[in-house]
Amino acid sequence: MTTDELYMQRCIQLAKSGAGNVAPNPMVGAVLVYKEKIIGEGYHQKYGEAHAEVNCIASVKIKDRQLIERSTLYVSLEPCAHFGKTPPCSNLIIRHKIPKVVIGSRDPFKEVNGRGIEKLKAAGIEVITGILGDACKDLNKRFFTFHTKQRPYIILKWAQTANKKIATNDNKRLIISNNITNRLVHKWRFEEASILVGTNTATADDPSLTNRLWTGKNPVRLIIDKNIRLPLSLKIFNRESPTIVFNYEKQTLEPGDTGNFTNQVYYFKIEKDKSLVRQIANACYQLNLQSILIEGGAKLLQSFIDEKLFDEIRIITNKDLIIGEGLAAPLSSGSLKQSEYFAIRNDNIYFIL
Ligand code: AOF
Ligand code: ZN
Repeated sequence: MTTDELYMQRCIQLAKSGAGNVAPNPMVGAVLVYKEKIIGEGYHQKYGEAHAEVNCIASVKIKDRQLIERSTLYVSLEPCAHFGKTPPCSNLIIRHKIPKVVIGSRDPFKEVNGRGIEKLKAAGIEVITGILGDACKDLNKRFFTFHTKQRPYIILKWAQTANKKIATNDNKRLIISNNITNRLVHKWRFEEASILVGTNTATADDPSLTNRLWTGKNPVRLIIDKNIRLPLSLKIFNRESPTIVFNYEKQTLEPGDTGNFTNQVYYFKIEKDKSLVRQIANACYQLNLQSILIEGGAKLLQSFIDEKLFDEIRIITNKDLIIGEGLAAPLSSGSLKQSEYFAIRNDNIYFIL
């Protein structure tokens, strides 16, 4: 590892301290280095509050303050150039006369997108980009997918028996997972902005789709109910978290209503003759939901696979449970070549119980 990479590695480590508190903003870390010595460190700690660079510069001790204009700033994401909830970090860097900035990856957010780098260069600052670039992007995979592909980061998740069945033919409850994987799934719910199930799963399993086994927030629940027929007595309609119903009839949520959902049921209208899964992805983009965890059923998961609209697949398997008749799990028929889906991300997770 070069010294630049070493300091960038530290930025990534710092950035991760913001996990769970900064979304939909990215996690960002920064260090200020004078002659091989770190004199300041900071990270983006909370959504709406100070950015990494601000906290980093503020952390420099009074006795070291005069060194700032001779130091190098390392930051895992391009310093911002816009007035958002906070003023532009590029202005702050220029004001402190920092002569050199080393950046992990460019900020794909349309208000920034290279403007921060240009601003620094125009002020005569030496700028180096792309240090541990892939790791910096991976750190914020949801944020990057959302802004570069204009759609949420999509994770498909299901549990399957040893002989690759996802359910019995008559939809009897199958116990595939155990306490450990259940807890893990709740952690996954906490990590994503939203969670989606199809109509059949909502009725057959009556899941609440909340996070109860991990500390932290609930995802926004997304449900497909084309003709608004599902009974409001289902757990997904309880007031424990917000629910958005995709349907053909009514709309109570406007595109552009981003975030700040309260614990109530919202309706989002979709059209019959367009791809359902693409409309859902599009709606999430408009509503600023940066990721979706899709928990079934088989048909809905298969639709996302058929449209190749996903970033990760997580399969929980039970190596002992074998059922005779049953509904084949997605991928079991080879609809996607094994090589193809291992290639999607190298951290697809398999849990063998
Ligand atoms: C940085 N450093 O630590 C972060 C950045 O509404 P605001 O002011 O918080 O701006 C949010 C945007 O700023 C966000 O979408 C992303 O483009 C960038 N995040 N930028 O220079 C940071 N967290
Ligand atoms: Zn900033």
